[in-house]
Amino acid sequence: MIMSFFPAARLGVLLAAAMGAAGLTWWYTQPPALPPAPAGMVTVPGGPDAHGREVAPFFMDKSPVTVAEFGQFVAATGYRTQAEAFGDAGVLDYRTGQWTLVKGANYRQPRGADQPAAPPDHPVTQVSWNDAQAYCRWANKRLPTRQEWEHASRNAQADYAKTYPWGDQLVQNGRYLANTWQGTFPALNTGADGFLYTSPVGHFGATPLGLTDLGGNVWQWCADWWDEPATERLQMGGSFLCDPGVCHGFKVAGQAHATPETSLMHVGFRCVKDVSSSQ
Ligand SMILES: [Ca+2]
Repeated sequence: MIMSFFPAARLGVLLAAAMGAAGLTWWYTQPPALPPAPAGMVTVPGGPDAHGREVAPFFMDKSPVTVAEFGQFVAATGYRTQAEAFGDAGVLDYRTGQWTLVKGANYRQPRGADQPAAPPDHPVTQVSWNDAQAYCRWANKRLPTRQEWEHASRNAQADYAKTYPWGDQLVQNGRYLANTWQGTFPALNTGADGFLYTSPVGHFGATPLGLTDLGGNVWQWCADWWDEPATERLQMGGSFLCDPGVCHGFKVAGQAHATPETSLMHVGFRCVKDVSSSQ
């Protein structure tokens, strides 16, 4: 009895050990489950980027920061934007095709004091890199890096080969998939996509990851410097002023740049957040 018991017990121990080792191996090879994204944000999985460098997972605002959201920041803090301090900001005059500094242009009235107020559900514009930085800090977030923006644009796929974050088409079944420029820049903007200027965030749909306005609508400030020595900050995503024949900035990894105090009527931002900082 005893002799026959021990081999069986030893077999059980061996089986348990084998199963334990297998379980341990599984545990080591599986990435830890990510916490749910905070409200209004989307989880961007980590992994290798298109250049073979590792990206940590992060949370990204689903959409660019809206006029209403920026207004909440101003109401809570009394913050004054750089455009308001300067008393003017950059506006493209569609009649002349020229960029001009327009007095009274700011995030409330992006094309000037005598022009319409910015709708609350549109992306905030006429905010400088410094303004964007201040908002993200207030929200306990930060501006995305170039690597993070590109990774999100590629839907966290290192081998993503499509032209745009949402796919290969700009127009599908007669429906535009982003707010860009139709006509010939800068002489004629037909507004065939429904908008001559900004559009409500999310109007044109979301990428497979669930992010909106990653291409078109407004350029968005990133954390990185554009150049060396550092004088200008990076923007990504393209805008409603991008005519694909002139500026195809709403493609994956499309880039622009400006000095950090610059405010323009087609530049906004969104924030990101470390996964670890939210736990
Ligand atoms: Ca448009």
